[in-house]
Amino acid sequence: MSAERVTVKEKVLSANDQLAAETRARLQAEGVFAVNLISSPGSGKTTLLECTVDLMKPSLRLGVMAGDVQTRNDADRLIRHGIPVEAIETGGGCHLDARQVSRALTTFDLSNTDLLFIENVGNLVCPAGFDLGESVKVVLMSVTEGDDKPVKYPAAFKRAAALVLTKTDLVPHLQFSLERVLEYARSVNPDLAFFSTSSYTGDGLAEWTGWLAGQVAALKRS
Ligand SMILES: Nc1nc2c(ncn2[C@@H]2O[C@H](COP(=O)(O)OP(=O)(O)OP(=O)(O)O)[C@@H](O)[C@H]2O)c(=O)[nH]1
Ligand SMILES: [Mg+2]
Repeated sequence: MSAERVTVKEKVLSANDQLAAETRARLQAEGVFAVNLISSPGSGKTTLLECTVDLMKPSLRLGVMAGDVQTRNDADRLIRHGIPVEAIETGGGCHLDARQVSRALTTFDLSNTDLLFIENVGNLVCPAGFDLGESVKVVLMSVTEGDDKPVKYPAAFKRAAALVLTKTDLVPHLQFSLERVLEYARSVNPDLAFFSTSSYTGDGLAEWTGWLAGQVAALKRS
């Protein structure tokens, strides 16, 4: 990469980081725990969110920002679950950025929100490099993607607080090793919390939502 391109990229990242830091301070002041969900296209982010919202809605005040390159499809799916949802269309961009999230944040009543999910654009590479001001990144991978993804696309796994393995109902039809994916993931990030889930059967969702509730409670105590 030329020196000029490196400088431009550094400027973009530093402007993004500054805005993300402002968003993080705002969310913290309002006691909102924000989760930036990152995965390849179709790993099951929206489906997991639909289940998560149904399970957590009775006890916490939730909101979702749904990022997509094009369409409001994910936002429309989530709105049906009766919580505030804002769609962010990137118009070609392969990740959300802090400016889009900061703008979308104005549509939420933060004083009435405990837990805000940000569904990033389906992509395992670009979203990992952009801070949105979230409390934590959570990376999803479905069992159909193959167990070596943590070492092939390490950035998202390295920066995440948790890994949610999805679609585990399909394991009987695949050659997939849960031990190997855990070993790879922990070699990249030893502190990664791990949840093995199926949104179809409900397996692992109690552990996942329990972890989220614990994170929200810890923020309220801090
Ligand atoms: N078998 C199985 N299929 C699932 C599960 N969760 C989601 N799917 C299916 O996987 C496909 C993609 O799910 P989505 O939730 O739309 O995935 P996504 O990650 O939000 O997709 P993008 O937003 O486009 O990146 C859909 O056909 C879902 O029904 C699951 O637990 N088991
Ligand atoms: Mg989606």
